[in-house]
Amino acid sequence: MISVDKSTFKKDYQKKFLELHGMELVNGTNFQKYEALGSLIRDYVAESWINTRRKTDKSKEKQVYYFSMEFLVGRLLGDALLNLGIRETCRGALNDLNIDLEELENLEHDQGLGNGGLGRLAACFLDSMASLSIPGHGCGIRYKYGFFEQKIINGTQVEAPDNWLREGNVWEIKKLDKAEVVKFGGEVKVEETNGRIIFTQVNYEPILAVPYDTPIVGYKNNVINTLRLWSAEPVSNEFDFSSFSRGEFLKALAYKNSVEAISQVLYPDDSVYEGRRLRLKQQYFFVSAGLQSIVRHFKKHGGKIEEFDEHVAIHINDTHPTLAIPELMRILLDEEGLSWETAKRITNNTVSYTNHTILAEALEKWPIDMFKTLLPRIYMIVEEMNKRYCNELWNKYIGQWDKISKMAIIADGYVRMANLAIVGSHSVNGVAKLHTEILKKQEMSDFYYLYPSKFNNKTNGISHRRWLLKSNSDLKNLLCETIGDSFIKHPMDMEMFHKYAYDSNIQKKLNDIKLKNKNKLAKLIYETKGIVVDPNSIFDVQIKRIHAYKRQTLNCLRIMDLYRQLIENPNLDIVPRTFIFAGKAAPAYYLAKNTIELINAVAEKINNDKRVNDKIKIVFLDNYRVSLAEKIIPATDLSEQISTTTKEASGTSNMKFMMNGAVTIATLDGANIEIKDEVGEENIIIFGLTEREVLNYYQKGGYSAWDIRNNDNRLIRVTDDLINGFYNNDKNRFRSVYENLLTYNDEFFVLKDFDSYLNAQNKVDKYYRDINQWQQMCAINIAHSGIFSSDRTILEYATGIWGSTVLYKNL
Ligand code: 26Q
Repeated sequence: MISVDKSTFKKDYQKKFLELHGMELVNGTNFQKYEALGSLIRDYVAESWINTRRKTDKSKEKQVYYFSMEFLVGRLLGDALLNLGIRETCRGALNDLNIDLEELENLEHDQGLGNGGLGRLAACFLDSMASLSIPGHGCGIRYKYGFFEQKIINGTQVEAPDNWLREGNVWEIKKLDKAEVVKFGGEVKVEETNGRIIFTQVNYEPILAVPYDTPIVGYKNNVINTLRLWSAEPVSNEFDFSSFSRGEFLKALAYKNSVEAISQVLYPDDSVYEGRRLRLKQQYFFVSAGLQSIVRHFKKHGGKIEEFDEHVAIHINDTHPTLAIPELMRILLDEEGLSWETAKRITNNTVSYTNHTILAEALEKWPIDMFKTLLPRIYMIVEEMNKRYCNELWNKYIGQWDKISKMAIIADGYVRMANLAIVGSHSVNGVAKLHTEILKKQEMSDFYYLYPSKFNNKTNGISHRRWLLKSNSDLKNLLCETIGDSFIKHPMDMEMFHKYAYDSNIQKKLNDIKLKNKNKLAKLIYETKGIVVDPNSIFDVQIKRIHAYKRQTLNCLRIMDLYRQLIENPNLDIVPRTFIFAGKAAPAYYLAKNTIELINAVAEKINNDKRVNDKIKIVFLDNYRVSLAEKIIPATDLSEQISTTTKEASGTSNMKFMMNGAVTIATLDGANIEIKDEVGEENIIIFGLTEREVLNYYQKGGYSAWDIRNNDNRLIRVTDDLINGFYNNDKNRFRSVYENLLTYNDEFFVLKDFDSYLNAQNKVDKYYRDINQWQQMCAINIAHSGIFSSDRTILEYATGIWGSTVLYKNL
């Protein structure tokens, strides 16, 4: 922990500003002020960073490396200040200089190197590892362009590149001396020397992987871990020079571009797998660079390669980094000269894998030809793994060819990454109880039967530091006043707040805090969208990726029905509501984009209809991202978690909302089930098909969207409104949404759940009318949210999977 008082801070800051910008503070722009603050904080962090590294290198503690294609970090300044314990000192010092800290914090560009839940989870895990003093580091790609920026223009999503590095990045440090070479293509030369077969990749294309390190600050414990992101560069400029001199200027530039393409952009898909060669290149690129640097570092500090697995744990976030398995094998076999058996044992003991999705279309597989040409040596290793593994299967499942070919790593012309991840690791986990059960019973049942002890559950979590302490400081203060501050280090202590749930004084205070947050959000909505919303209405929020299974359509159809009811009966007695949506659609996902158009068209119509405007309003906020979520969540009354049961692996925003005192309306899907178990049935509003009913439909069929619609007048009316010009002159505008519901028989049972959803929404109104009762529910949600801190999740990973012994000591 650094100790710095206000006056020292002020001096340090002024000095930093002068050094950095060569001018006086008063003449600086706000962005320059932000830059100076960021770089001062990085200086403050530097010493602990080195100390942490030194301790880590000396200690024999296990090092955890979290490999992920995505780290959705968001902004860093506020969290760093909070975790260093100097946010208030800094706020005061800046105040004296007439600078508003929050204004500067808002100028930081989000580091948006992720699509959604999986990427944000990785960022929360880094925060928890550092805060729990676990030596754990992130390994990923430094995309030049993050997740695209979304603008809503004429009600439609328009994508623009996210040039997040344009104004520089004060947090990262380029480490050219730690660069690694990654080899693509070419052939494998096989030679025998002294009775050993040696494999050498020749005629390959070398790519330089250059790491950029970002400090991950632990909460008041002097621990600074590292997020290392790799950037692709040409190996040397010599190539350019020689071709320039041969007059091949354009060719040289094209080469440079093709190399840099590897870390150019994050793929903006979160569920549909596409076999793009560049994505496979990205995967091998960062995995190979990461592993080479880990092994190099391990040996440099005296590690014996035979004991690698006792000191290193590598976790792969979904199948995207699965090439870590054959790459580690390659290093152990070809560079360290170990036997196949030893290499395989070490690799299996080192690697563990998390599955994040059960959508079959998201399972990654690569065409053999593509794989083999790009990664010839890695392919040989995967082939050998597959051969040995299938041999075992043959002995076990005599004659059961179908089963064996289903379980093989290589089959039907593809390399299957999930199968490789399961076979090559020692642990496979799902991210919520239901999800893990589905993996075991259905999706991966053959593997579960083969390796029962590999399978385990680790219910997701969220950083309560970012999602409560930082983003809702008033609520944090109320908790501290009532139950003390022990919950900050021990989030389960939030349970002590339960008894205050029945205290009308506390209920009132909770309501005041919520209202204050809602006022702030209302202001933001007005500034960004020009829509006036009533802070006394229920803020009903659905913010997440736009996807058919998440069922934004269900929410929208219900609003359309409510609107029809209000037109018929302007005196309908409902509690006023503001419906808030935000979320991005994958650029090629037509249905999701059409859903955005629908929501915006409904918003446009309703918001301009004076007859209903004191009752309902709809807002679709542009460019959903971490920093926007931090503003919306503390201002939410009702959290919409309405995915088709069995489809949402876990969900994590559900946890953020409950921790901030929102009531959840939910299906019994993902972690919603565990939330219900924590708060009790009376403090959450559940509706919809059960797991068994959904699986029944999938297995036995018998679902008829038309029948359901034709038997419900409300559904007839709202589905007609999709195509009768009511919301847009162009009757075909929402055709895609319509056809999905009816022509294609409603894969996600929106129509089936409609009635039960509407009943659930009526309950919301009923509960909200008694505001004390409502706040009691909110308080109980807050009190039971501690278990969903990612600190709990990470401790489970550390003890149950990684075998992290203890944590850094005495820093
Ligand atoms: C795969 C191949 C090609 C291109 C992109 C992808 C890709 C990229 C991202 C596939 C999946 C993702 C992300 C998935 C994801 O975010 N899943 C979510 O993970 C959360 C954390 O565990 C869960 O809470 C959510 O339920 C789950 O949907």
